[in-house]
Amino acid sequence: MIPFLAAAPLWRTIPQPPAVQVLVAVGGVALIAAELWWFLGRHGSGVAAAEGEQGVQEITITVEGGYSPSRIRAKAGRPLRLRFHRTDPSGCVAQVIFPDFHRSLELPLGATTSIELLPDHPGVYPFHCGMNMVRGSLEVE
Ligand SMILES: [Cu+2]
Repeated sequence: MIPFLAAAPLWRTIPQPPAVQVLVAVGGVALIAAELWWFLGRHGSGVAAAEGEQGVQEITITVEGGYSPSRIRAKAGRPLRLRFHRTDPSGCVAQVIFPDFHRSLELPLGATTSIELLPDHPGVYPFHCGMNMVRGSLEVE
């Protein structure tokens, strides 16, 4: 046994005042909450589809690294036309799927492609790319 090591352990617990312990714990929880809000939270209230001809609601969604806007608000019981304008060359976004409507749509690059849905019931209906990586949602009210 080396006398030096026996006398001075490598780890030494430094007692902290309770106030500091509480502060560090609260700070950590706050950071976790901020991170969850940033990545998973819903920001803003979405963009409402415009009232078009013959009661058809319409909105144009740009597909570039994601859907913009990604949250679309619409009214129930009226046809909704989504116009996807794809400028993103990634094959990932070449298809968009509406699981609740059992519909999908191919999006040729550089073109605007439309799909018409009839959202009968209020609710939140997600849509996503073919691989479920890029996502958006329809909020029907
Ligand atoms: Cu994808």
